[in-house]
Amino acid sequence: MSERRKFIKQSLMGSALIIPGIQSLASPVKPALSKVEKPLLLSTWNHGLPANAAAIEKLKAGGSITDAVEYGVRDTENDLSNLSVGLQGLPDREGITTLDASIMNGDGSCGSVAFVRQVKHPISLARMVMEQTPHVMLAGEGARQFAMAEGIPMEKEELSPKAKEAYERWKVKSQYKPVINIENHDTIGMIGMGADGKLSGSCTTSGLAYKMHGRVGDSPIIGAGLYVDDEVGAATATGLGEAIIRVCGSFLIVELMRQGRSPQEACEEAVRRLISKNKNIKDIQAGFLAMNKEGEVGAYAVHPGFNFAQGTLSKNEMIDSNSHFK
Ligand code: SD4
Repeated sequence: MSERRKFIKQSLMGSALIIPGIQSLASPVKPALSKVEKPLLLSTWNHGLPANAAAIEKLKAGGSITDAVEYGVRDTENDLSNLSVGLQGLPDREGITTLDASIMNGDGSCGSVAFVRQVKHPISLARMVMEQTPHVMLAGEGARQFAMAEGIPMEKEELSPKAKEAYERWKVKSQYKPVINIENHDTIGMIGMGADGKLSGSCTTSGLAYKMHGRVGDSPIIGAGLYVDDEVGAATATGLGEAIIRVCGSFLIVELMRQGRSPQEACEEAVRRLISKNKNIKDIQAGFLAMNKEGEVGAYAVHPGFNFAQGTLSKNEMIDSNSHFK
């Protein structure tokens, strides 16, 4: 193992994002967000705003809620300025960009792709896995071959100029630092409810920058990065995937809502659980976003900085999430 690899492996074990200004544990914020009209779309981070707008356009054109959450996040996958979603995202430590995505409907149907290369719209490939295969998840080369068999053109494996420049800078020290809250542009998770009350969700990412080759995050793991159940509600996650997987974050939130918690209470409880199960919490960011089938909304994060877009037919706006640490 090269010295660089050894160093990264060690750094991975004690992840290293230092978030300034964290002083003390704060008391949990009480539910602040109220019931919203249908259809309703919620998306993580600032790029959620144009993604919601694209999803709403799809609904207005007669698309289903599944079409809306797919086409909404395709907008983010297309955004060349985005360094954490799509093929323009920051690469792994070998300089290769690999993508994770998942999609789920409230009737339990779901599909995902993990560690996939050269596919411009992994969310659409995840939907094909859901609708055209007997499986839930395809990974790596198998996912790429499935895409080719479905006639999806393979993109040239080439870093975007911004990603290349960042990678060259990173290589100087080759330090593994999970930088989350990247300029308020990170993984996009979108959950939506159609006018008929049916729920659907999507999640797509290039994952953590400079991750080990082959690393898969929470985003394509049903129950971790995304979970949707028409009987209860939907949840999605953003942040350090390892921490989110450890507590099955999105599934946990939906189950807490099933037991009677509001989306806000469920997100707060999931953050508390995540904090209790992860060491070095000062270095870990994670945020959850949820809605129940009544159209109530909740969001909560470990640290400040998480925000989300809330879109209806009449309004699409950014909302700052509260966080456990202040
Ligand atoms: C992952 N959850 O792969 C993703 C990373 C991310 O906002 O950027 N989340 O772990």
